[in-house]
Amino acid sequence: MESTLTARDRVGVQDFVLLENYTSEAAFIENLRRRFGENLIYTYIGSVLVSVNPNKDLEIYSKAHMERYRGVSFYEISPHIYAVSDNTYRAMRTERRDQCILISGESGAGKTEASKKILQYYATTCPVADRMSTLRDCLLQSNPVLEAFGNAKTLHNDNSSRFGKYMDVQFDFRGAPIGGHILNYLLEKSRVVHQNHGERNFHIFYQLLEGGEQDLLSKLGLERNAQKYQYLVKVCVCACVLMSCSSQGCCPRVSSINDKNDWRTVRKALTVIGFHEDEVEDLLNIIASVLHLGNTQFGEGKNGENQITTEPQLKYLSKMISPLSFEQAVAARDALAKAVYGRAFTWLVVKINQSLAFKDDVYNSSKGSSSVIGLLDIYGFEVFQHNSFEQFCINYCNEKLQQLFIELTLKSEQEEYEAEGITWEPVKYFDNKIICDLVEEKHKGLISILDEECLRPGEPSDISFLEKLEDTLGGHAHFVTHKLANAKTRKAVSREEFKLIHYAGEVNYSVNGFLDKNKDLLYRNLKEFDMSPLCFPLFDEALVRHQVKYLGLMENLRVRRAGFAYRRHYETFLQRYKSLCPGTWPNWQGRLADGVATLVQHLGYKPEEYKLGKTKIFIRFPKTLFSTEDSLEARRPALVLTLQTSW
Ligand code: AD9
Ligand code: MG
Repeated sequence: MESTLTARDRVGVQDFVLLENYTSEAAFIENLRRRFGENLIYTYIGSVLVSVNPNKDLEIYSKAHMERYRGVSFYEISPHIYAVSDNTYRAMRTERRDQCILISGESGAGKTEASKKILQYYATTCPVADRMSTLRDCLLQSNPVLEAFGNAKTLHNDNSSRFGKYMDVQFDFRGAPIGGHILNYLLEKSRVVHQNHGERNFHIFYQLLEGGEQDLLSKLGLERNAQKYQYLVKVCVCACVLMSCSSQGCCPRVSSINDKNDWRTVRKALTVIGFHEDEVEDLLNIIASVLHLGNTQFGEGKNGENQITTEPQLKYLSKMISPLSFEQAVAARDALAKAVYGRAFTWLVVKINQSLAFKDDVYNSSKGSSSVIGLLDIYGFEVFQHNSFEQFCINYCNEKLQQLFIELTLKSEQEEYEAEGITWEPVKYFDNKIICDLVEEKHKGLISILDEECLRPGEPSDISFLEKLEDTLGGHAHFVTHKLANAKTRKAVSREEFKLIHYAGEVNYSVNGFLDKNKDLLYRNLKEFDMSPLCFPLFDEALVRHQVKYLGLMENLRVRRAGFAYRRHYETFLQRYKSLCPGTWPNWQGRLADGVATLVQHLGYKPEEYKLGKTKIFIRFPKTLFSTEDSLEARRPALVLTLQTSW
């Protein structure tokens, strides 16, 4: 007995719902810390999995681990991303309903790694449909390709996603993957022409230069030296100069990244996905042309107009010779580079989708039902010293995701108890809808004001946009500018910035470039987008506490703790378990609610274990339902067990 207690003290509880002092934030964080100290990075809050980034490889992702989680109930085994994957998969199969896994967390918290682990789990454990074995490889190999073109080193994460990704995996009636589809959101194209100090351009540029065969580089007119390319290492007029650094991002080589090896992986992946050699060549030509574009210099022509002075680039850029000022010529060049890269990325996704597409003619037997598991992995909330339009879009995206999280875990849960007439002490939580409205409300929101300013005749500018914001949003609790701030806080916001108080923290955004970037149509798809953790050199408590707070985990725990793990419509519950009670078997003739009451009385449910609502039974503890399922299994050996977390 004593040794059990000691072990539990050491490793904490695996579900926060079991925490004795469950309202204490300190106890919550202490539990995370204990588990983290034992390399137990996963903990549940009911059906929500909290993951703490170990920033080192743990031996918990082997095939043997995957096998351990196959078909096992959520609460019977230690928390793991595989348990979530398996539970979702089984829910999809037994309920025949599409499922979705949402991954949330700030930049560098481990979202992309988690999404890859989920995909690997399905690729390894699911049955393979006839003639579909290549699909599994395509699903897995799409990751290194998309990461090469869509990820980059930032100050927060050496492999930061600079686009949002929603991936669907389609399964047939036997649970075998038969297709997939990727939706990409808002690639951060500005990175192609500019990176902050300490950051890099997209990985593919460095991979090509480091790993590309000499013949290939010669054909593309490239030299194996990132320092030669302005878009990778341009002299910049910011802090880099003061630090006698001659580069733009200043870090072509990163210790955690092996560009040469990654190049080989990407090259192989492109072939597996089904890119023909000429298509790969086209793609690399585009990458090379972007680098050449960046090296294009301008000089004054005889009429004062700017002309391209760098000969070798002319063949790529003949169309750009027009009477522009120096600034206009540079802006046009950069705009072209961003557009070219953006289109290449879109084409890449289209090609990957073609290889993942469910091919009806190849695979006939799945005519009939198929279901989908969706995986959402977006760029995480981020704050830098200088934040611009890109951070605004990324952080707004995270604000929307938090809305969805609140809706699924806090709002609808409590609303359902109320609708069902279950006695309930409401749990208060911060609803970030107020911030989403501030950004997206029609006519009055930040985006509408930006759009209007972009279309306004006259001379709209970033500063006139800021003034419009002040006129319309002044007084809003989550919006501050230099003019609106009081004497104490004024210094914290410069005259060219506005501050948004996000759910995850305060961010100052410089309005410079907002109008131009907003005119870029590719950014607009964000508006249709409806819908852990950073480097712990030791366990950074302040950082963890901040995330626990803004993610609303304590509120989540309160709802879970006071709430009910399972619920089911009376009809479904009766149908499933009526054989366990002579009074309800074979058919209950009376009111459904009375039938369920008869059934649970016979099963020996204690009053504190369940509640009867208007249309559903609510069961507080997982173990209650497990034992009922066990009884059922004992009677019907062939039955597939399905225990999901909510119905
Ligand atoms: V961003 O919003 O795209 O900037 P993510 O996606 O949240 O961010 P990512 O998954 O890329 O973060 O993780 C960052 C780094 O943390 C990875 O490159 C790994 O080095 C490290 N990491 C994350 N999760 C794990 C893990 N489960 N085990 C080991 C991990 N290392
Ligand atoms: Mg990521």
